[in-house]
Parts: sequence; C-alpha cells; structure tokens
Amino acid sequence: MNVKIFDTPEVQDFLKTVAGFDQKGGSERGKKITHRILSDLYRTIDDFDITAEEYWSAVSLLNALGQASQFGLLSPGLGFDHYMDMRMDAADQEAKRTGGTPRTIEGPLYVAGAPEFESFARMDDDPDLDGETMWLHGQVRDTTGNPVPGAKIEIWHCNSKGGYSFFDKSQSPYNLRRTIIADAEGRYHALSVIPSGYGVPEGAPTDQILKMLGRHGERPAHIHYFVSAPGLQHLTTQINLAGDKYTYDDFAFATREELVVEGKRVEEHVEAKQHGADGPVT
Ligand code: MBD
Ligand code: FE
Repeated sequence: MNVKIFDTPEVQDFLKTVAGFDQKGGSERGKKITHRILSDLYRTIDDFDITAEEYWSAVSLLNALGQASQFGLLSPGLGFDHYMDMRMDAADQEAKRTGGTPRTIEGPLYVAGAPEFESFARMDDDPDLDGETMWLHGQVRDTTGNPVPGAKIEIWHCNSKGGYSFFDKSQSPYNLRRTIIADAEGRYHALSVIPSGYGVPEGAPTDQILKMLGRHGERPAHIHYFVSAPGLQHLTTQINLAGDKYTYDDFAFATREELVVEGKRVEEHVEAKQHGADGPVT
C-alpha cells in the first residue's frame, strides 16, 4: 500500500479531536498522554504499512491477554516493570538516597493479607513431595547499618513446580506467603521449601507475544520480599538463587548481581537457625 498520511493536517487535527483537545471536561494530563500514545501508534501504522488484518489480529491478541488477566505478566516481559525501577533508582541517586539492598520488581503474583508471625514463620502449608527444605533468614538494617527492630517482612515464592498459591488453584490460600515481624535485632527466620523457576504458561497470550519476539518466558528461582518500617522507605525486592540456568537470562529482567545468593547445604536445621550468613540456607 505504502501510503503516508501521518503528517497531513487532516490526521494531526483528527488526533487532537480523538484525544479530546477540543472538549472542556476530562483530564488534561490524560488527554496529553493519550494524544502522545495514539500519535506514536498511528505513526507506527503508517511507517510499517500495517495491514487491517495485522491490526485486527493485534486487537484479538489484546482481548485474549485481558481475558486471561495477563497484562501484568506481559508487562515485566516487555521490561516496563524494570524500567520503572530504573527510574526510581535514578531518582534515589539524584536525592542521594543510596546504599542498602537494591530494589527489584514486584511482579504480578503478590497477594495481600498473608498470615503474620513474629520473628519466625513456617511458610509451607501444603506438602511438596519434590520440595527440599529451606531455611531463610536475615537481618533488616537501615542504610546506616543499624538494625530495624519490628520491621515488617513480607515473603512470597512459588513451590517446587513453579506454582504460586491463589494462581495455582491446587494450593491452599497463602501457601508459601507470610508476613514476619522482625525481632528486637531486626532478624527474621523462615522455614520453607526451595522454589523452582517460573515459566509463562505455554501457548498463553503472553507466551505468543514473547515467541513472536523470539524470546522465552522463564524466570530463575527467586523469592519475593517487601520490607517496611515506619519512617523508612518501602523496599520491594527479590533474592535469586545462584546456579539457575536463567539467573542472568530472566524474561522479567529482575535479576541484580547483589541479589544473587548462594544457598548453603546443612544437615541439621538447628545449626542453620543459629549460624550462617544472611540468605537462604538449604
Ligand atoms: C513471577 O513469579 C514473577 O516474579 C514475575 C515478575 C513474572 C512472572 C512470574
Ligand atoms: Fe515471582
């Protein structure tokens, strides 16, 4: 076809009408952002001579994505979540709020309201026959190194099959999801099961889009954290278990060098509870 109409006054006026520029109501910011996004998409259609068939197949794919509630899954795959983190990192740098454990993405699988415990929690409610026991412990400190007694630590992770409770209906609600209130030294301990990696459901809309890009939808084994305390900046982060095939090839771009931890094999969990570096102990 090869028609180029984007730069014509008709199209430019049309875009302004579509974005509500000649209407009084609505949100000025919303109008400007919509106008920008529509302009970029219209221009893309023009530049790539996108056919009606291609356009309507994209509409179908977006409908399927929505029907499967997968925009939150595609989003990290397209790097938006990590991009938002990069922007927050840059803002922190600018404000000289540096140091401490780096943030990384929340992902789409957090569920609020997990059972709360003080200083220790056992996280596995369901038997996981292929799962290996994991001790997870650490200390919350502020950026000057002082312990944060009573810090709230929310932890969630998948089972040995890569399934998260609530999303994997075979699990009990809140399996492998806990809130732990740190002790007087800011420490917490959890007893759980080593998670495996996560893979985007085969054939699902998110998978179709990643395949079109020649990419996979795999994440390395990881454990999610929210850490918070009154007066301190909320931290959203994860730890990545070292040695996973996808540690440095995460479809969600969430791995950061400082968050990769080496598990330590112990025979007696009593030892693990008393000693050992922060991080997962297997
Ligand atoms: C996950 O477990 C996850 O953490 C992210 C970011 C995306 C998909 C599944
Ligand atoms: Fe996850």
